[in-house]
Amino acid sequence: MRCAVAAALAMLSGCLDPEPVVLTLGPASCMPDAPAVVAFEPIPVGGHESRELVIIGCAFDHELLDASITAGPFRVDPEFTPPRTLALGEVLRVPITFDATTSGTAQGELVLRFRRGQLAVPLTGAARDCAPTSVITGGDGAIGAFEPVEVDGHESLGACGTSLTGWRWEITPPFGPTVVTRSPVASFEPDLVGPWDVRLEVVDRLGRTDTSEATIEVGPVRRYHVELTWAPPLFAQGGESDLDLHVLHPFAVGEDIDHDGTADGWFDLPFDVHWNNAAPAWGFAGGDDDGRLDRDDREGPGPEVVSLEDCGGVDRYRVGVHFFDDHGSGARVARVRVFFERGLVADRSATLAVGDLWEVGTILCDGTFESASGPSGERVWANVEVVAPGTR
Ligand SMILES: [Ca+2]
Ligand SMILES: [Ca+2]
Ligand SMILES: [Ca+2]
Repeated sequence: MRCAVAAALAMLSGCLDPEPVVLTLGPASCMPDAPAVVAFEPIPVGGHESRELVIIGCAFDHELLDASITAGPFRVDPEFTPPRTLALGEVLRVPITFDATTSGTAQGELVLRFRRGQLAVPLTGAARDCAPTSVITGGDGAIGAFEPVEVDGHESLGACGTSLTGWRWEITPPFGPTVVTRSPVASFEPDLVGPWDVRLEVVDRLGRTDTSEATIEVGPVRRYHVELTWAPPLFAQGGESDLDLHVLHPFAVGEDIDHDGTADGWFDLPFDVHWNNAAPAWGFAGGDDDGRLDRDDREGPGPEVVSLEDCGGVDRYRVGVHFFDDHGSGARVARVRVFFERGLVADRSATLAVGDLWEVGTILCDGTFESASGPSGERVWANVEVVAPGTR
């Protein structure tokens, strides 16, 4: 089918105009030297398709008195107004439209009345009951957080294989706002672990739509994956704010934040992996047992991510969140999710004020998670200053 064959181009520019049917008037009689049929491509019911009949003049001046449809659901463009005179080699274009009102084949006739005679041109058209189809390809296979994803709508088609005029993608993360893009291909970088819903609505030339959906399962970057996100409490104002994820190796000493005579581990260098210590070397040779800050975020809403592939001869890592700066925008609800081998092992939330340091709990190397001990099961230190020298 014309538009289907030219699909790639047509998606950019709309369906291509069909080739005109040429009717050459013979020099002897000044009547056509070959029969001509104007055949329209199959189109959806409700659609309209236009083609041109091109008449090329003969050796004598020739006058077309009238062009009229005598049968069938066809019409001549009302702006085409005979009589028209054709000199040698002159071209006259008769625009004809097929109105696909009902399903099936349509026959018709265009009668051209010249001063020297009359000519009937058969017209044929076909209308189908058909609808556009939205097709999503790509985004297959195991995808880890932060790996680019491309989903493609090029296999979608308008009704009866005609071209499309619009694409609308909705990309919805496991939580958070949906992002909308409008092009045949959508690219994004999933930063949250979990199912990402992808929806594609296509629009064809008749304004008909179809929608398809796909789900892309996004996994952790390494076997242990700790993810921090944050949001304003309900009805609170938005704005920038900077919360920081901390994951502590058991060797962390740090400062005595609560002045109880015991060092608390936070901000230790190199055993607290956080923004000021994003890629420390821990334990055994090689990076698998090194905590790593895969994603830092200074404005919100996250995620910040710390990952590990293996425990390097130790059995646990503490997880905390420090509210570094609220930029005057107030409290935030911090959410920490911990994944082990693609499974969610902890999903905790706490409302924090600037300066709070929330000890969320401990990742054990058997893939389980223990909440920190404290009056509410977890622990929050207030008014914690950054201990390590920072540049922020
Ligand atoms: Ca941060
Ligand atoms: Ca202490
Ligand atoms: Ca190491």
